[in-house]
Amino acid sequence: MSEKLLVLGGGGHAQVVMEAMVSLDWRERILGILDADPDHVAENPYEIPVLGTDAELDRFPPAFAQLVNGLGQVGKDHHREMLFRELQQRGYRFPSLVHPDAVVARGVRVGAGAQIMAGAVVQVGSVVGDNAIVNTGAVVDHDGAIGAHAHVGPGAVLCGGVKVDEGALVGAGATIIQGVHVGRHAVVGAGAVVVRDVAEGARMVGVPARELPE
Ligand code: JB3
Repeated sequence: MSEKLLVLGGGGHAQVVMEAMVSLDWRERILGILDADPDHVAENPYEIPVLGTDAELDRFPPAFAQLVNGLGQVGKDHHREMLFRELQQRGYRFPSLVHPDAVVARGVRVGAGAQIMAGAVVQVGSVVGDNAIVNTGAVVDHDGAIGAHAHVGPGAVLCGGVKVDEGALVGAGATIIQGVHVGRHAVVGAGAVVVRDVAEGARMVGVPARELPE
């Protein structure tokens, strides 16, 4: 891969993304950061410049640059998903990003723009969908299925055969036992222990996890 790269967003998640990119020896290919609020982006240790807002994309057409999604996902905010969909439709490609200190088993399918961060483990038979995040130190054990745009938070543990549907969030440090299905856009709270399926859009918190009323 030799194309130039632009990072979308300059906040906390983007910092982690840039660390992974530099660890992969991609620094020379990174043109800069685009952010909705460019004047308030913190400096980064890689001296990657802030180029402006997404309007700057007019200067960098899809044939010239690929994009890396630096927006995180917390709670029920799906801006990360919408931005990815919109820019993919405009023809931009998003490379998958696997930190060199992540452990990804042979044969695991990693989708376009999916991000697997430092210390994460994705075991054999698993799939990580487009634009999904397996964040720092998270574990997706054998035969896991992480849907497009889903986020497995730092230190979460998904036992064997767990399925997390599109856009769902598994909070930091949550544990999900074998074979559980987490529905689309559901949220599992940080530290929850999930022992049964989670309905689409539901919010589950606690130990053992219980559904919060709307
Ligand atoms: O918990 C962890 C390890 N990470 C969290 C991550 C998953 O989510 C992190 O602690 C944060 O809670 C959150 O990270 P994120 O999304 O980087 O949040 P924040 O630090 O608020 O930065 C978001 C940045 O995106 C801000 O600088 C916004 O101005 C920018 N932004 C928002 N909308 C945008 C857009 N940038 C571009 N280019 N385009 C947009 O549409």
